[in-house]
Amino acid sequence: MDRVLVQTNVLKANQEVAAENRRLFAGEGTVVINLMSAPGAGKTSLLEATIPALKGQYNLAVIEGDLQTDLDSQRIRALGVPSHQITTGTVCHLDARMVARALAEFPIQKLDLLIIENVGNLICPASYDLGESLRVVICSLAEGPEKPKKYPVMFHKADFVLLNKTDLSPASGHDLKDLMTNVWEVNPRAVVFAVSCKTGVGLEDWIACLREVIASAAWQSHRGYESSNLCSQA
Ligand SMILES: Nc1nc2c(ncn2[C@@H]2O[C@H](COP(=O)(O)OP(=O)(O)OP(=O)(O)O)[C@@H](O)[C@H]2O)c(=O)[nH]1
Ligand SMILES: [Mg+2]
Repeated sequence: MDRVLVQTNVLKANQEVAAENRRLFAGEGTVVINLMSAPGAGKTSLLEATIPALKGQYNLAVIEGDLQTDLDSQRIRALGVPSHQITTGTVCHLDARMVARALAEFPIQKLDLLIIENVGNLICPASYDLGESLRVVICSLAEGPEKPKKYPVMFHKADFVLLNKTDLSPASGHDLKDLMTNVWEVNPRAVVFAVSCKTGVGLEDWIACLREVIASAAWQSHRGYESSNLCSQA
């Protein structure tokens, strides 16, 4: 019982800071994506495939979350885009306070899009609002189609779901349709993109959708909007 109370208080305190972050982002007119997945599903690879297509047109920045190292931030900076690394030590998710602290050192003025790559983990990050406009979840087909059913909270709260590593379907023996069915079973309103960050398949639709999100005023009403108004199911 006490443990439940502590957890409730932690999440309530997080929610208050997330609301402050969200006010700050809205004031700056910045779309903020909370990018989540299991370790290695392809978060940084997606950024590497997406950023070159957007950076000439929009002001972008990335906040990276990892337990140790700034390896992912180095990958983003190599693309010519600013990136700030948060190292969490032993903590398995980012929280709103960590993001607020990062913003003090990493000004976001005049940004069109800020992407926050969360710590690789399909469980805890789902419970911590960072103040984002959109939740994007990547799921690797190579790891099997049952993940949405086993980790439903993460998928249930997602606005967009990218099914990555579709190039590995023949080698892994996993069927993309099974994975898609399981995503929609958990979250029928999720906008789903089947992609391969390695071959580039499916990325055009994802990038076009992001352009629409940035251009649209719809995001300003933050999570009250219907994501299906912005992009149709891929
Ligand atoms: N075959 C294949 N490999 C991919 C694809 N996308 C990413 N990878 C590989 O998967 C590995 C992990 O990719 P990352 O982008 O580092 O994954 P991540 O989710 O950022 O990993 P963490 O930050 O450690 O959680 C790398 O070796 C990538 O080259 C894909 O579409 N197909
Ligand atoms: Mg990464």
